Amino acid sequence: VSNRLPVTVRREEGKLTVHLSTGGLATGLNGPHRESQGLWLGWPGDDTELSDAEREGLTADLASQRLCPVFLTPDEVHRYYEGFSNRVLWPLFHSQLDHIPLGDSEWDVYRRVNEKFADEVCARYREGDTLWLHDYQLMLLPTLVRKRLPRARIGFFLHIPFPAPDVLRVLPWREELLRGLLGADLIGFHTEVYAANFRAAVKELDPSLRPVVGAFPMGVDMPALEALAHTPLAMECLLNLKASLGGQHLFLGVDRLDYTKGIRRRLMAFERLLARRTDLHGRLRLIQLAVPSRDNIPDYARLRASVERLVGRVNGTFGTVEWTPIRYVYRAVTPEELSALYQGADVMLVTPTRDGMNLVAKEYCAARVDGGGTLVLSELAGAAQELKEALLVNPYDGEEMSLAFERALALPEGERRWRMKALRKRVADNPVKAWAQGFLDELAAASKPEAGEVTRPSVPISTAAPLEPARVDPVAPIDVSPPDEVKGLERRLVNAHARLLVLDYDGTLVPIVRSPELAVPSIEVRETLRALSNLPFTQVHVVSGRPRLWLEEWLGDLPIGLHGEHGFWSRFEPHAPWVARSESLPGFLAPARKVMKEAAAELPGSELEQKSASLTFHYRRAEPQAAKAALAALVPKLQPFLGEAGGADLLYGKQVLELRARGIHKGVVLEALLPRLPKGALILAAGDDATDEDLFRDVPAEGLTVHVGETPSIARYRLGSPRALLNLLAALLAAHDAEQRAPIT
Ligand code: ADQ
Repeated sequence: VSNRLPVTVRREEGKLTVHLSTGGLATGLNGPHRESQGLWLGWPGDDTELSDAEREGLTADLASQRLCPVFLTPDEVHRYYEGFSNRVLWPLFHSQLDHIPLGDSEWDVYRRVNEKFADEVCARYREGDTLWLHDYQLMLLPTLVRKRLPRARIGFFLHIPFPAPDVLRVLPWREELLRGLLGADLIGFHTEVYAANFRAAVKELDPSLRPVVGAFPMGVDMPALEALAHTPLAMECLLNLKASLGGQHLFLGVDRLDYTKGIRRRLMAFERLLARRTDLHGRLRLIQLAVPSRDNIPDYARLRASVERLVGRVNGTFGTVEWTPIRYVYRAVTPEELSALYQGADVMLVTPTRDGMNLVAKEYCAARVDGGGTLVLSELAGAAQELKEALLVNPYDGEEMSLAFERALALPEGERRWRMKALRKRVADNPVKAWAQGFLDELAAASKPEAGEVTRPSVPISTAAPLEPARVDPVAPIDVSPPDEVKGLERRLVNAHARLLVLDYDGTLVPIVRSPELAVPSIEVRETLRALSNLPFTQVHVVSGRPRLWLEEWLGDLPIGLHGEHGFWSRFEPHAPWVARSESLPGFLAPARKVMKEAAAELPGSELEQKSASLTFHYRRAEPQAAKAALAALVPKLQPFLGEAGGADLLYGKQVLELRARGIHKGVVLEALLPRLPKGALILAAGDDATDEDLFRDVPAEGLTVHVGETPSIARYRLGSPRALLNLLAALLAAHDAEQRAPIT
């Protein structure tokens, strides 16, 4: 899935034709697209001129190439693509802040179009598919899709730089963007530096998050570029080029006309060279190709005018009747023409002020089948991390750059050859095929289901055979209960004539995930709960710290009891009203809120969350030293609210400080349930974190307590993961099923 499909739709002699594009992303992904037999979703380009019939024909035409168009309205193109993507994210991620317009942001449309893409993706998704999402226009897509397809395998690759956290801080929506990406199982970048920048930004957002990221430097298709260089057409172009040069040295620049490509600074450095070395006049030419790009955006239109003025100035100052120093070409050229230019250029100038990778630099090396040519490369392009044998320059230093141009011309033949030989080896060793395969392999590894986790069940659990046995997790804690103990636990559950199952949610029924909003119950979890509550004399209750509205939304339709906010709210029967543990709101809430709110206002990055019976001070995004000082000042001020007199308990959590109504804990739920139980009913309580210890403490001695995970616990049994607990519950269901089917004797 990418913003743009890899095609150009043209009207030729009244008929619509579809051509595959040859740009970097398109070339890189065409191979995997062809080989995987998968679908490619994206915008096919401006369709406003098309009639309905033509649009339909186009869709059918694209479908035959497994391309699925996502049509955008002119307003969406204007505000999502040209607006937020290209006027805000593009300059920001290239650290060129003065190109970001003030005012209207178009953020809402960006989000809306990402949702539109999510609809298209989910509509076409089939179980087992791998989703590979691309680039800065679709940064919210991973989480949007994840919310609807919790088990899907999702990879994301960013083709442009990821800026340092300091630069990212400029963006008011950075948190949404980061969280948007975190839905992916793997996030790829061109270089380690971008990956590190991303990690740092996420750490700043929430130190407990551990995204899986990696550097996957994109390459080019060297064999194809070499073959192209040998085609008769390319060779003919090369001969024509040489003839037109008449022995002059050739400098070459090839770029999309974009302010990140450093074209103006390059031209000015060239101007300096001509001013310094008058002996080169008449013996040197620069060909600058510029592909038209984003010309509806004012900054790009201005850049075009400015480049043209600069070319005019240099040619006017140094040119003669016989000699024009700069040939400027404002259009795309054919692959053969491009190959000939690469082969004919003595010096290739790739001098962006910032570039995710830059494939032109690699294409140049790949095209040099003769082993000649010199590459001058900006150290601020991602490609500079690999192409160390180029002459590296800082594009912001005009004098240094013009000296490097001069040095490139004068490089001794031996040095020129070994440099190009080394560069060609680097390009050959990192083919674009390996880039795609490397990413997809890593993605498969990163999204491997949790230990023992099986893929979504295709039949309802209640009638299914027992689930696959848990696979061995190499990092599983060693102190889980041994198999025969688990078997014993299972037997007791199966044999009980009545049961009460009290289950925590996060970390117990579903794995802890990077972002709490992603922990939505799978079909399997929901169907397990439903089937359990349908067993005779079996009550199922979920007890969680989550707000009751969340529980209602995700589990409210099941025939089970629900308890939110650690037992402050309870809904004992399905569809019964929620009841609060106390009639009135705790008295400390209002005054304590005032104190904590003041603290939150003074500590940048902190926030206060209020639930019915608690106040939570979140400081994970605050600067750690400042947070420490703020807590030291806050805690004494909370003393009056603590203990019997104040009505609250103070709890230290992970980067949170919580003031909670005294006496509210998960154990109170059990106290309320016990009197309603049939005599001799077996109680099973399962949980994974400190708040569940309160629950375990209140389970009568003959009951079963199960801790999920590796932290210390007073529970009698210990299972390695939510998967193991689900397997236990599935075994209970299967045993009951078998019993029902047994012939009556
Ligand atoms: P781009 O910014 O488009 O890509 P780049 O990687 O250099 O930059 O790719 C440009 C492509 O366009 C090359 O394949 C080149 O051959 C072609 N091209 C350029 N000028 C041309 C012309 N006049 N005629 C014909 N073809 C021309 C973004 C990021 C990059 C990243 C790529 C891939 O900005 O940093 O390398 O994606 O991830």
